[in-house]
Amino acid sequence: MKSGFVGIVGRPNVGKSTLLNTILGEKIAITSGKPQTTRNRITGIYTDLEADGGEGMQIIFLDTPGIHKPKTKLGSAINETAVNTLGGVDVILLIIDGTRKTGSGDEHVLEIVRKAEAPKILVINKMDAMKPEEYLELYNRYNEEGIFDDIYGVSALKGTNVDELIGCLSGYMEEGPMFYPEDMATDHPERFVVSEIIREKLLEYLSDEVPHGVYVDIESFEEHGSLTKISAVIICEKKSHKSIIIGKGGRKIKGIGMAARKDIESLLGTKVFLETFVKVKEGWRDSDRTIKNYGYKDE
Ligand SMILES: Nc1nc2c(ncn2[C@@H]2O[C@H](COP(=O)(O)OP(=O)(O)OP(=O)(O)O)[C@@H](O)[C@H]2O)c(=O)[nH]1
Ligand SMILES: [Mg+2]
Repeated sequence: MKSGFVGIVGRPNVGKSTLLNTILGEKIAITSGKPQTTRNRITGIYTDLEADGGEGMQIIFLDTPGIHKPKTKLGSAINETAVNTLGGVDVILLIIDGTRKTGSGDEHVLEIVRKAEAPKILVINKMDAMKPEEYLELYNRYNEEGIFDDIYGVSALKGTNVDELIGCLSGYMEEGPMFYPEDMATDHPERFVVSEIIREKLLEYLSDEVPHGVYVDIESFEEHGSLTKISAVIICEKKSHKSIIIGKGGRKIKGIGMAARKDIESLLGTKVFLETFVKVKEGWRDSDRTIKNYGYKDE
């Protein structure tokens, strides 16, 4: 058996979580068109028992929050989560968005990655939306840095070249134990995944700062045979945000709840009764205690 840990890092919105989901063939990490979607280290377990002539392989991927210039204590904490991940992995995948102009944010992330010890692979993502000459330019630019052992162009969204990337990673895995059972895709509890699904819908349905200031707390989670009853509290930062989330006549929250329920039902394989409440906790993203309580601070 070969196994190992792979850290997925990069700037926000480059497609890290999309890549993780495509690799696993299952949606375990939420994604959105807005930056700073991922706030925790997300474990994705890829097991291929047929690999290596039947010897088997398990790669544990750690998807991380996008590294950015923090504006809140929550922002600093999630940056730290991403940077800390680099220290404990066997391979680093640095993901960049090939459709975006390279800037100081990319330099910053590159410097962080440069300092890490593990072998590094650059993944130029969003190939589906790039011209060949743009790819070549990026390839040359990053190749000159001399810190990458391999460079791959992929489309995480379409799955292009993702098998080849896995093939490359398998070369870095070493004789080791199977860390998780073969049918396990993530080690996060269902409660966590449910709260993330609700947050994903908030990101999709709301604009500006509102969804970034939201935390979803699952107050109760009861299984009654083929029905799961879930009660979720959506905590937002301001009174004005609360009315935006609820919407006219409760229409917004209803739409969010319906979209979330559909996804939660397919996750759990049961019917779901989802109740949502909205509460205000002024400026929670700048409270050390709260972000720690919410599990966003690495110990
Ligand atoms: N065209 C195109 N879009 C992509 C591709 N991969 C991801 N995206 C889109 O890019 C956006 C961001 O994707 P995410 O996977 O949430 O990005 P992330 O890097 O995890 O972002 P953070 O969690 O905020 O750090 C989404 O709208 C995706 O659909 C790709 O290969 N091609
Ligand atoms: Mg993400």
